[in-house]
Amino acid sequence: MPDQQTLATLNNQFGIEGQLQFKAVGGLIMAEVTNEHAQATIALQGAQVLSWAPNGEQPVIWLSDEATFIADKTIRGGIPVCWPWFGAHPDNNEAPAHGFVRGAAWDVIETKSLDAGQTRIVFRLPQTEVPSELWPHNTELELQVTVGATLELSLITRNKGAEAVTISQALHSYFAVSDISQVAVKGLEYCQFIDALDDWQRKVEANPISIDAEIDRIYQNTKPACSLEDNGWQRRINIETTNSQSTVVWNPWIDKSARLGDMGEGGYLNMLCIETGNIADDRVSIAAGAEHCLGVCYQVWNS
Ligand code: TA6
Repeated sequence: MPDQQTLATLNNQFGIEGQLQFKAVGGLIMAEVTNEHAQATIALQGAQVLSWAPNGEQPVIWLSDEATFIADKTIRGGIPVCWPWFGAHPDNNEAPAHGFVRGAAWDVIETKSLDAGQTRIVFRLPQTEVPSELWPHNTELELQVTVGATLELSLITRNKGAEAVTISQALHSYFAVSDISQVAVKGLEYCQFIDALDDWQRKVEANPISIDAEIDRIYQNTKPACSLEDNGWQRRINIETTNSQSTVVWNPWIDKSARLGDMGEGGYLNMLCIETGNIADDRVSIAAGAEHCLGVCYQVWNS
């Protein structure tokens, strides 16, 4: 249980009357946003958005019914931040999948009520949460989240060191869907993809993507926009990206869900991951003193 002192300090320093407050949920601290446009919840662990719903809309971000809120344990659902490597570590199979920041305790460094009624929260990864044996580099990592009728995330890596660093990363977004058989992903046609379920073979996408089995693909050379069409909820989620040319599409389906153990009963039927990142050919090298900003903006259109 987070201590009351921490919660009181957070609410005094960063709370916004009637718009943003910090609460304890299980063993974690959450930032709860309610503004004229939308509602959202963000865990300080991993700076992980757990929910976002524009007012009057079905939830856009999916969270497992069996998600746990325990310190150092990853949360199933929301928008986990994968950094500074995506997937398995390139040469250390003891290292955690998807990097070490999604289980880390991030600091809140700024909150703001914006003129048009959105709420901005800025998180920074404390250096004390960086395992130097896994990441011996002097970098600074920040996530800016803007909650409104759209949801905007900017993941900023600053290289404070004297040498270039290379990262792979992703905003591993779990989207809520009416029914997986009713959705399609558009905008990745003609892109090459790496099929993680078929020996990492490279293939080319010929059509909008519909899902009727486990899927785990890393699309490359992707354009700065794609969309999730949901016929069941009669809506389209537009995904606009910045400084990203790789998109992952993932659904664990039945067997993998059982192996994961925290997807919830039939959870795979109501979620689809569309992850914006810099992965494989699209890894980024950041020069000494430079920074990289991976951005994404989600908007709902009703059809
Ligand atoms: O992004 C897709 C993926 O890399 C899948 O291979 C699957 O493992 C998924 O991430 C979830 O990973 P996690 O470590 O959260 O269980």
